Amino acid sequence: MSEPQNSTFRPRIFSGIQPSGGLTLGNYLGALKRFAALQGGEAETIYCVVDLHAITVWQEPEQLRMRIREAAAAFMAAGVDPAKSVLFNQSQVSAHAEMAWLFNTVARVGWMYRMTQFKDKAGKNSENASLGLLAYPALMAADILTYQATAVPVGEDQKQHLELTRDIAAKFNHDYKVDHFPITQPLIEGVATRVMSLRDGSKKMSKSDPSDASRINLTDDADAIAQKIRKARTDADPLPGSADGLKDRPEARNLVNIYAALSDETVDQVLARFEGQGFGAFKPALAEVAVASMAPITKAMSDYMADPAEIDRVLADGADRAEAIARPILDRTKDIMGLLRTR
Ligand code: AQP
Repeated sequence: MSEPQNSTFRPRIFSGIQPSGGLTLGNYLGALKRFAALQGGEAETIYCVVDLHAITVWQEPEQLRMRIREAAAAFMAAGVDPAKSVLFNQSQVSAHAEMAWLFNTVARVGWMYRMTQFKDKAGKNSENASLGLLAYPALMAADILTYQATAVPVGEDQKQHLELTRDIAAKFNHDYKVDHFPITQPLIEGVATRVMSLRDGSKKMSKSDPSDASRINLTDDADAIAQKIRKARTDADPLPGSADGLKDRPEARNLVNIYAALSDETVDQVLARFEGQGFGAFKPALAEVAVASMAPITKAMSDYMADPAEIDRVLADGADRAEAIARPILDRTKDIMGLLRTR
């Protein structure tokens, strides 16, 4: 059997974000900002609030409902336009869960145990983790392949899951001797593919980190942003003149990367301006750039959140459009596997 020719698939971009907490600057720079930039190109763009992923760890039901709407508001505030992209929440399109079950029979248990996100999130007591947390990457593969998506913009942390999606597609195509699924390309691009915690340069910035000081939330106001940047962990050395000089300085590198990503400059351009200066000068400049970039997004989010009925309408319309693409691909998958469909 030959490798599937991705050129035979229609160019389609899919990506999602979990409503497992308030979204962060990491989600914005690693995902949302790029989702918006990819609209209007050759590829159709499909974006999803992946609520079925969020419930792989405990979520308070009332809070989850609010966070799903808030994540949808964040997508739109960051520039995802429901007229240009399909925007919806995963649980409203049942094809995702159905395809995930089919993939549970394709993926191997050993593949799942190797996932670093499972190891991190399950911790020492992995026997007590939900079965959903272990199967998470099969659901992610289903999200992507239910649309035969050819490319997925993600942050660096999702690279391993993307590789597993490719493995599932390849095994399915091989086992059933078809070219049904594309081998999806990860789009991990830019200087902010891995924004780190403000408190610990070895950990990524994460919405579920117990320390609020570790992240900038998309709902933080100007004072909170400035204060978190002021208190961010750094070292005592002045900034170097080029990116090479940041190699062994994870906290310093993180702040410079954030500045570069927010101001759409390269790291070297930023360093050319700040060479020789300490964090006493750099942090207020970063705070200014961060507040200027984030304030319009925070404001737009709160405007969208003032009208939850409109968010629900956008998500319902997106779910209808997503369903129209997903259902025939799911049906064809069932046919290939020999499942009988009589209606
Ligand atoms: N720190 C980050 N830097 C760059 N990109 C990031 N992403 C997340 N954190 C960073 C990207 O955001 C998208 C959505 O991620 P997710 O919500 O599905 O889950 P995650 O990757 O596990 O993100 P979090 O914030 O750490 O969530 P929790 O705490 O719930 O696990 C992905 O493209 C991701 O790469």
